[in-house]
Amino acid sequence: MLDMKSTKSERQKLGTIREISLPIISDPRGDLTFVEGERHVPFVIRRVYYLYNVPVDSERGGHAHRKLEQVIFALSGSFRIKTDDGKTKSEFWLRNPRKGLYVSNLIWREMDNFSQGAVCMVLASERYDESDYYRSYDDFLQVSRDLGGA
Ligand code: T46
Repeated sequence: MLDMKSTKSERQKLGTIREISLPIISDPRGDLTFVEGERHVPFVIRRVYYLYNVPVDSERGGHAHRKLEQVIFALSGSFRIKTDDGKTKSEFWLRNPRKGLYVSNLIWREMDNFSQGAVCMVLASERYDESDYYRSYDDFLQVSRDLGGA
């Protein structure tokens, strides 16, 4: 579970990844899942974007963020996310629309193995800002080391 009591500055220092589960309400008409900012995700949701029509051999990501926090979902289909906090590499498979991956700032991420028709939805703590990206792994690693993460 996410620690909803952690402050933004505490989360920003850590470089953390956590799996989160959203509520589900099922009845004979189908399933309903909802997400509320600052309740199910530990930030105000300032942006939502989604990836779709992704070729199955596509590789996305390949960057980290200075400040941005996100929660990533597979609304349909599946894909893999490989993460790296500068010290530890992990991998996660997203395939359940009510199970998301919280990815804090200072986490390098790469996404691949998209299934046919996969839809990835991302909830983000900030509006789009290209200057928030580390698109060079070496730069990311250097910052991670400087902050004591590697
Ligand atoms: C992440 C993974 C999961 C925008 O103009 N606005 C936006 O909100 C976003 C996300 C992107 N863009 C532009 C920037 C690039 O010119 O769309 C283009 C493709 O973006 P990018 O190559 O960063 O896309 P992905 O799929 O590699 O990465 C995205 C997010 O950027 C990233 O934060 O974690 O999805």
